[in-house]
Amino acid sequence: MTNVFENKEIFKEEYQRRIIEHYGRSIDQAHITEKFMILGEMIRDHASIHWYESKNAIQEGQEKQMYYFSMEFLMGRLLTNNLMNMGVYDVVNQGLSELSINIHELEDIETDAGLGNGGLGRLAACFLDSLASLQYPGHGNCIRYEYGLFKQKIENKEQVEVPDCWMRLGNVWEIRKPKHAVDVKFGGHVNMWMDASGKTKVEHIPSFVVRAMPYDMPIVGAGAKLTNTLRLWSSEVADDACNAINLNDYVNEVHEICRNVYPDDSTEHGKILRLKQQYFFVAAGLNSIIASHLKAYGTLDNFAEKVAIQLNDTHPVLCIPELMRLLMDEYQYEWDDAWTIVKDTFAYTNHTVMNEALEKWQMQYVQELLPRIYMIIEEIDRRFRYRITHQYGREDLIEKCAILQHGQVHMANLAIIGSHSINGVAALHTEILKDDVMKHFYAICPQKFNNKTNGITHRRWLLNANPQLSSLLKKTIGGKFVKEPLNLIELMKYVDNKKIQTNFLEIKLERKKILAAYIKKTMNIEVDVTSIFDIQSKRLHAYKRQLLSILNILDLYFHMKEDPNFRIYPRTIIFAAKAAPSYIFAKEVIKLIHYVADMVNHDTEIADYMKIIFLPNYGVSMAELLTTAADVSEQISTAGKEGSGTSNMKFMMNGAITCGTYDGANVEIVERVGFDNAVIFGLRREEVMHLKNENLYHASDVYKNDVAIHRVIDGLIHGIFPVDFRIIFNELLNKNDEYMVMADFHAYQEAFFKIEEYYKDRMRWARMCLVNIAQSGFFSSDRTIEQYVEDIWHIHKIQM
Ligand code: 26Y
Repeated sequence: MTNVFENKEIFKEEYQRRIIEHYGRSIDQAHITEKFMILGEMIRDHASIHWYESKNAIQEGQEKQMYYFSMEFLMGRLLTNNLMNMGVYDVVNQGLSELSINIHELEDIETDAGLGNGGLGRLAACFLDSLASLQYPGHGNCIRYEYGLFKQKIENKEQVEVPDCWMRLGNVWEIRKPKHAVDVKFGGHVNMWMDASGKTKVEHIPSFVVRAMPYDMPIVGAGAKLTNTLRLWSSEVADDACNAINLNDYVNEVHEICRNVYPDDSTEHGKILRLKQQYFFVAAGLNSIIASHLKAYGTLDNFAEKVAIQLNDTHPVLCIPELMRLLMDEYQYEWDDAWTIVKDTFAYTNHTVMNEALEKWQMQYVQELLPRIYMIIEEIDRRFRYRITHQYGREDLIEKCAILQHGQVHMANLAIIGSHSINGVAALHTEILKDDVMKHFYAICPQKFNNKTNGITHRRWLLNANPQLSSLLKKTIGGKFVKEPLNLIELMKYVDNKKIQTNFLEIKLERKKILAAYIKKTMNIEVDVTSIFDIQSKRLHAYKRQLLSILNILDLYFHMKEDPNFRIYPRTIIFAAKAAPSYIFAKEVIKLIHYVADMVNHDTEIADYMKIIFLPNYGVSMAELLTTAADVSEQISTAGKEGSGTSNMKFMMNGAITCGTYDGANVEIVERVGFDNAVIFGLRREEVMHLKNENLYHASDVYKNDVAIHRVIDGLIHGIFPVDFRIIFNELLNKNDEYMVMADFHAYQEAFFKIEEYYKDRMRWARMCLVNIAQSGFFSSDRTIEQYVEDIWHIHKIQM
């Protein structure tokens, strides 16, 4: 087949031809969206050739494959990524420019595929990039949400959610695969009987059947040798939908399953819908893996030898009973044999210790929606209770570890019991799982626990997002780091080199100007690019403590107002964060940030020293702008609460200084850069625990006795703003400041001043940043993937 990207002439000819064939227009007449779509199609078709070759190579080598089951994949834009990974970016860029098309305009009209909430979903996307780039056969399995995570708008200083129609132009990367569609069954009842040979037979008579339709997206690895698949499932009406009494209701119910990323689970309806989503993509995904496995091997006996499935948090954990069901009910396996296959297949990643994220389902919901699955969960639970008593002699742990308790199904317990591996996402987080959250399981099966510190793909987050820095690095240390990111360590030789320091500062300034232009364009606010760009971008959550930052700003503002001799070094403090639609406290914090920004930015005495920006609608593409332009990376969660964090790694890799607590992967960042090249402050996890366990922390005493704290907290309710922030006030005082904001207040302010002191010494600052870049290779997801491969998946590189 011809390579349409071989040179710019062939590319131009093909591109023009396709535009005419498809739209009946010349290049000059074509709309920009048409230009984008045709380019996308050309890339996708080209990827199909690699796809075909990859599938053949896997089949011929009878290679084991890994499937990453995740409710979220935050892919962002794919045009640049695909062009870069295929190695044809320059050819296309030149070709387009000769046709008077600016490639950046095409890049900019692509909408982010925002199929996720935050860190967990972006991690899944980084993993896919690393898997394909390292030539490992590893695929994604997810839902094809009609709308991505909501778009955030700010109206009257408050968050408003609007639908994210990410597929308005269609999704150019996907291919619909009707031949692989499967039916997924819900509700109804289960019939059981003995056949002539005395074997138990089971039949599930559903009340509701949905057709799961797969859409495949090619995941192109760097160098385009291996192309893997992200399979997205869409719900459609089934051919023989049973009991569809009211056709309209049925159609609505079917479409609802794939409508939104994270349906509201504050209502019963929302909860059941989420459970439906989970079973839907799990059942469809497993079904199609089994079908292709049977096609290749004709038996499921070797399933676990050829298939590894990673469960991204508890969301896909229904995989465990579903595979049991398939093996037993459809392929006549005995329980014990099926259980061995299941345990050898699945591995589970935990991402968070926050109690509300450890999923529990009402037994009744599971029983009604998934009657056969519920029976299997009951049996897994019954057998586990027996084992823990008779095999481990730990009857005392039943209460802590059982799956079914107090009317609920504990999904994390099911995940641990049904998997051979359980991992946390940073060293500290894994320790917390072992000695706290999952300590009872750790006592009986320590061998299952392991750590896999998160990573980010340096291809997107350094090479593609920051071409300026990448080219400086290539000039300085050569291009080896592109394939082997650990090679960034070579930069350590240059951290004292004045020329490199200066070059770095110039590049940072250039990136700051790009961000400043974006802020000007989207918000019509001018920012001073010589000020310190201090950025906190992540989901809005109480434990991430955006509040700590805004209270500090408020205090500094008061201080500057009362003392004209007190001035801070100019700072631009940037927030970007979405709050879950039903998370009232988080939305209040967004509102507070806006009121403070309004006051500070319009105060002519102060505005030269401080500017507060809240950038609406944070997502992957915005993160690319922010992480490359930051001087300071805010990672200020209450110690012990952040699983890992991954934006900390993106900022570091682009030469920003971490201002953070000793939490999540921050610990491993300082382990590498040293305490001189990061600003670490605040209570450690043991101190937080000590204060809490011994009941030694009394927020109201702090409030009473600390003048500065008293003043800012009072500011929330007394007349500074036209609205009051009683909800935040109450959270701090009536709920004893659960996340220790006041406890870390002064330490945080000290960190703030340390940063400005370091920053003023420009060469010292540049050195610090260079050390961060040099040490960031460890945080490439290539390293993370190699560790998963080695310890958990045992898959092999595909030679092509
Ligand atoms: C359904 C509901 C229970 C739920 C939905 C989404 C629960 C959790 C989530 C998402 C969690 C998440 O994004 N966790 C983050 O994962 C990152 C990748 O491992 C970590 O870096 C980060 O610390 C963690 O908060």
